Amino acid sequence: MWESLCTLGNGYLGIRGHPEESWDAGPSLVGTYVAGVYAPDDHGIPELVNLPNIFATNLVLNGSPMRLANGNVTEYVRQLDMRHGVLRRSLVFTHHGHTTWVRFERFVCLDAPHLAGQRVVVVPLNWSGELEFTFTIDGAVSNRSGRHIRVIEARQIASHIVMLLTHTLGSEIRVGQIFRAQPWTPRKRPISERVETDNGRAELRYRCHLEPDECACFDRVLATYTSRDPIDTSVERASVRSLRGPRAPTYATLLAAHTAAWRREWRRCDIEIDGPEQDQRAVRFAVFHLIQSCSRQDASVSIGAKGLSGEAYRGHVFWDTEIFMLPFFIFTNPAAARRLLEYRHRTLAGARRKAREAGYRGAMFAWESADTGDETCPRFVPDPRTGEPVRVLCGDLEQHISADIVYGADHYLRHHADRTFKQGIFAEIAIETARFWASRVTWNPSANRYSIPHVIGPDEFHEDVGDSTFTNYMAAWNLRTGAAAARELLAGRSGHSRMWGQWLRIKESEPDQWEAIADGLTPPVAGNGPLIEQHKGFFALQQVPPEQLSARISRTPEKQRMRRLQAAQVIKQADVLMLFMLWPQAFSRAQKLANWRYYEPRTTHDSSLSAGVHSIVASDLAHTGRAYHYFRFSAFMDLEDRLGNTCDGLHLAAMGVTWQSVVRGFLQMRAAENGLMFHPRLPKSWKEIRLAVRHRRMVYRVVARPDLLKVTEEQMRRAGLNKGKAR
Ligand code: IFM
Repeated sequence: MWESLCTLGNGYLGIRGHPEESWDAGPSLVGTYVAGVYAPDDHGIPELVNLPNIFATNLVLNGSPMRLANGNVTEYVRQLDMRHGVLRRSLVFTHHGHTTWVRFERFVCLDAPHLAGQRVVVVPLNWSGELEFTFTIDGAVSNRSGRHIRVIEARQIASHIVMLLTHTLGSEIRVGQIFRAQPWTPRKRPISERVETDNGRAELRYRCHLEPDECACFDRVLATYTSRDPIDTSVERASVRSLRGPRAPTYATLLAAHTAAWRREWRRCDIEIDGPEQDQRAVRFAVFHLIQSCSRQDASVSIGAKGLSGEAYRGHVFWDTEIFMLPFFIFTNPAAARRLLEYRHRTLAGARRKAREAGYRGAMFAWESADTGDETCPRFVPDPRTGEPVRVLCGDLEQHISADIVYGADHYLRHHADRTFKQGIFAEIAIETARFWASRVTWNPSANRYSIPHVIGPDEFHEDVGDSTFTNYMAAWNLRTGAAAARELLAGRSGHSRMWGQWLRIKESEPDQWEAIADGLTPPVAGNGPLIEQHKGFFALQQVPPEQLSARISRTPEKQRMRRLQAAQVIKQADVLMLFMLWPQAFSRAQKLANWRYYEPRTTHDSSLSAGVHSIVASDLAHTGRAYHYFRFSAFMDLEDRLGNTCDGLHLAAMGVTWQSVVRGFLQMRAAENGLMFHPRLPKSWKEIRLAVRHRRMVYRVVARPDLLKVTEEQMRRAGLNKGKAR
């Protein structure tokens, strides 16, 4: 779990917080990932590749290797310094009576995506003798599912510089990793250097003599390049170039640039809470990992459900990004939000293929997306209890994702004027998905309306259902939004809109047709009351206490559990309530209250996405106590390993929705005609919240207390925070 929590990254590179030295003192997944570097697993499904470990370090202290399981460890401190984006570990290690103090420090540079730095300090406390110190790039790594790389070559480039070149299997991406070391010994004592470049690793081994209380320090600056990068030369040359020459960074200069970049990010994104210290830390932890997971320049990658912190879901991208994480970027870094949406635009070819292969028109986005946009959701996964393969239908049926992506793009546009995006990327996505829904619906003559049969809504406990309220509502909105975008292009007089209109071959009749379908797709509402049925037939299912079937408690084999769930009114995560989070103004308080009362007790929250949504809806209903309860569930999802699977990677969607539960929930921020509106409902134990959000070239600085709301506005540029400006 700690390795996931202590992941360092910059959206290009992500490295888990595993120990530097060879480790036999507990479970560990050594993980190094580069966004967009996938390779097919044994079933042909693309998986984020676990690349050589660049922080591998080993120490031999007066003849004894430092391995924590072999010695006596005292004063062990591990510190994730979120303010500066640095991971530190220090310990006192005793073996055969020799006691040594060791401190490790590392960072993945936020200012220069390819670079990272590492410093190790060693002090013998009661012995004199030889220190053998090794810096390695270790190619002997593999994903949990198997190895996806082949080492091409390990090479010395110059004194103190070595490089490891690898290749991904099946996707043929070349990866270059290099480092330049700088050893420092007391009183310039002689130090010997030996290069090892065999066995799939590149390493530099140093030997020196130390006296008690003398300090030796080893720095290295590391670089990673891949053939996916937009470089004007080979991976090898780009790697070497980054670390040689007069302008090449040292550990200290790189760290200074890195911490300055973090200072800028925190100025832009921090939420200050005058309340329990743990709440403050948990919110900053969420913000820290959201920033670390998002590429600062590459629009061909998005953020996977686990960011770059682990291998669960193989690094795939879900609706988690557009619905749960994107709002954080919309309001703190609009340019990053735009890039995340551009990624979806670049995967349209895959979405069109998916629609075509299923017999539909337009574009149906992948439920799980990797590099091409083709569906990458596995068809079977092993039952964690029995190992038996269990069929996964989400890739075929969880189709609401197409509308969720349009929602995300529209959400961005509601807050940032971006005409080229609106008439290009947005229009194409909205129109192609509207075409998909128009071909997806079926006409139901007995009900005299359109239906969408065979889907999975957000609640994944009920598979292959008909007329999921969430799906129908979102599809209807998507059809209307596509119609409006198509009309705008048809009416547009600019060359730009004419070009997009022609490219999309919009027929005059399409917008009317889509709107007619949307009008006929009214979600089912039981009787005349405010209660909304999650999907057709849900109310007729058995009433079962949710604890009986929660994945966290139940020991029943998965197939059997799924059969029981299918027949029960037990739901995994917010489903109907999702609509109230996304469309707070479209439903009456009576409707929200009735559905909250109905669905909340039936929800197991087995998905990490659920708690934050409940917090937001509870805030809207002014149930501040419940809102706080769910906020904490979401905010401590990983810090307290609430679902027992943090070791497989962080829950980035929970982090995104934690941010939203403060901003959309406790502050009740809403879009208004000419700006933003706030109507704070703070938890009892919070005295004040301070934060800044961006909206249409303005930065709004908000201070909210139970008895006071202060909002000041300034131009984005003047605020000096406009690196992420909206175009
Ligand atoms: O996207 C989610 C889904 O809603 C629930 N299962 C896990 C997915 C990835 O986080």
